[in-house]
Amino acid sequence: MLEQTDPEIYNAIKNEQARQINGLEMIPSENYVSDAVLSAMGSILTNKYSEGYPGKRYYGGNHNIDVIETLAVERAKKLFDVSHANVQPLSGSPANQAVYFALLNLGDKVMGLHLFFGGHLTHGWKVNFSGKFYTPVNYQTSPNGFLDYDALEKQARQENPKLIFCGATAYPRLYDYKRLGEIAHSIDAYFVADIAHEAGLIAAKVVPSPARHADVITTTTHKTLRGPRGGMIMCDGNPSEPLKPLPEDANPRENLPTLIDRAIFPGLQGGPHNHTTAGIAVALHEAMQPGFKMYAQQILRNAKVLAECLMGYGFNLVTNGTDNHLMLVDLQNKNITGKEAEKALEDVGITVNKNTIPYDPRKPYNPSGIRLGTPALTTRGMKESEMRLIAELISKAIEHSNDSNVKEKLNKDVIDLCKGFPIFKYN
Ligand code: DSN
Repeated sequence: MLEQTDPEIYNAIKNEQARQINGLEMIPSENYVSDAVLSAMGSILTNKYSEGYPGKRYYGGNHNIDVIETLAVERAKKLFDVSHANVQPLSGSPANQAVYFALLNLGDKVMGLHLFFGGHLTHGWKVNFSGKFYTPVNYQTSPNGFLDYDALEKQARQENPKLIFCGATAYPRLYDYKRLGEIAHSIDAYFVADIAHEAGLIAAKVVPSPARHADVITTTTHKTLRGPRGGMIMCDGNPSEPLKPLPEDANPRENLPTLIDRAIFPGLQGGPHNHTTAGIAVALHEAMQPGFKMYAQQILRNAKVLAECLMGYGFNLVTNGTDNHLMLVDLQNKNITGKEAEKALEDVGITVNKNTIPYDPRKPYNPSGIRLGTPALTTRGMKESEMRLIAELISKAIEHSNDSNVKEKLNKDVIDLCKGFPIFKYN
């Protein structure tokens, strides 16, 4: 149908499909959704307006949408062990935006990991809304790449922020959520855990969860969780209607669910994307199955082997390894920049992204590192032996980045490897 009505878009989709089939997708925030998720995403649910929440909509005809959103909410609550979930944020940044809107006043101080040390734009970066409308304070990692909780605590006590974010786009280690919660609460700040990267690993219980430690948990749904592009906000408590008036000595956290729901709608968004909500519900159901735990365990095993093999080829990894699904490679000893390495790898069909490393002497557009990870490769069914081969391919592609003959041969090797691990049933 699309082929006839809009061949330009059809062809671009087909070309992207071929790229995804024939390449090794190693950007750690990307993944391949199941056919079931895709089918929910591509459904007629996109036709419906549903402003409000299940049972409290501003449009008629929402009884089916209510079923879908309620299922998504209940599954999120169960999987992440929380008593409240909002599944309407359009993605991770809107989810974080809603947290600011719900909990802070304009100009309030917010503390988050510095962007160049792996933090996220929305955790208080100067050109982002979070840095423009609020007062950002950034913490850094130690020179060894690990979070320094003592330094973070000292900085938090000095700065007295109203909210502390944890979570990152390029941190290869686990978080001490208990300590972070204690630090935040000791200065009466909110502790918000942005688990966008690790959500699937947390759902599968292969890495620790921030539940009970964080006041609010935000996430995207399309990374390790392997759902459609979307977001969620979770916390404890039940929404009250109307919002409870707060006496002087009341705990403001009692109102968290209502404050968050109101921040999303009517605060920031209109109608939820119901096709996405259905896709999220399907992905959450998948994440509850025993196979998903095996998937998450394999992500970690693959990352460990890939990290060890890369170090065997002389690559320096920030923190000397990984505890999660990603690694950050410091290329300074390899005589190549992150941008050049990204291009060299793309030329052979391996997709990664350039990334700053802690205390990077270079600028973010052409930094000293690359970031890569194993979630998408693991979805394809690749295991430890493929990781060993991929480390070799990466090493050769970077070593021979200026040799087109070698790169052509490496690209053939990548395509051959991919052929053994098909991703789409409808090829
Ligand atoms: N863009 C995401 C990532 O790649 O990690 C963060 O928002």
